[in-house]
Amino acid sequence: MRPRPVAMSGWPRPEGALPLAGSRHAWWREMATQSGFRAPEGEEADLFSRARAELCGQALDRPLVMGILNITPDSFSDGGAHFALEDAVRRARGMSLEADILDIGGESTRPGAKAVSVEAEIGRVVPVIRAIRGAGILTPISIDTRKAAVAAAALEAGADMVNDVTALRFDPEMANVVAEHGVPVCLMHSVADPETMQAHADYADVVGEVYDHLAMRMQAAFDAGIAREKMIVDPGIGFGKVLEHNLALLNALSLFHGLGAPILLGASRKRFIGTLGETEEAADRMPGSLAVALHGAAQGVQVLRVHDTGETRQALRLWAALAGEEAGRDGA
Ligand code: HH2
Repeated sequence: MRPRPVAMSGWPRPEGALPLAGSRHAWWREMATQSGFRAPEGEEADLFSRARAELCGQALDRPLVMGILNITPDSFSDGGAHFALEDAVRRARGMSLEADILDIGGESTRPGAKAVSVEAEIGRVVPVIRAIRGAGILTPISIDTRKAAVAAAALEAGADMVNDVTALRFDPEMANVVAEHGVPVCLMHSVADPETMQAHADYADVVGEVYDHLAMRMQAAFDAGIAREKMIVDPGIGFGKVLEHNLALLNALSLFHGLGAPILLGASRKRFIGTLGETEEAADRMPGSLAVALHGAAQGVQVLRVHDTGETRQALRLWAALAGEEAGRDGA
């Protein structure tokens, strides 16, 4: 087990409590190691505490809600729901009241999903982004794509950042598009491609391997001209991972702050929530998804990618109030 901060929230805070990666609510004081607990050493205190750069003009001292808007016929949870332009814009308008960022995707990456051509993907996402901006909705937009041409078209249509589930591995041009536009990019851990990834769910040490992969992808992005302050990292829940891998990664989230970048967590309605929550239908997994979102918040995760934006926002408001200074006042 690699040393990681022990994430805490709530009051009172002991002397020496440090913010966890710039969080207002999550804090830490000691590192958990293989053999027990110890005080931070060397650079650790600064690395795991300092505030992360803003994302799309928004401070990251509280978790941002990223609302999922899939313009696909086959996404595992909301496939087909927003395929028509007017449905997509209506959902975007509703989400813009509840979410800090809208994540728009035109290709399902669920396990076993079939790839979509560049032209078809552009044809799905660009009209929606244009219509959202045309309707005066100003919420930052993230384009969820593996393809450089789709990212470029989406950025030109009004998107603000790129979310690449292959961490710039799928399309050799993707890093250049991100670098040239100077936009933030989410680098997510995944193995192989969606069609075959579950056959590759094989790790000796899933947490260490995902961490090292993300560190390498950050270096590759940097070498391609992308500034480190523009990078966001994501352990890729469910991408080439089975239940035990997802749980190990969720348990180790605070370690990933060691990469020095904001963390994005995408667990909403995923299969492991159905397995543990004993719900077959993806649409019935909101309560379990909230539990995971709050766990992420308590681990200092900066961006929560979710389907249920209003419910997540409400849960986070309560969590922040209960973990905040006001809740610590007992009149003494
Ligand atoms: N998960 C999905 C898609 N994109 N991006 C990031 N950064 N992190 C994730 O965990 C992630 C993601 C898959 O979920 P969804 O978009 O709901 O479904 P589908 O791929 O079937 O469209």
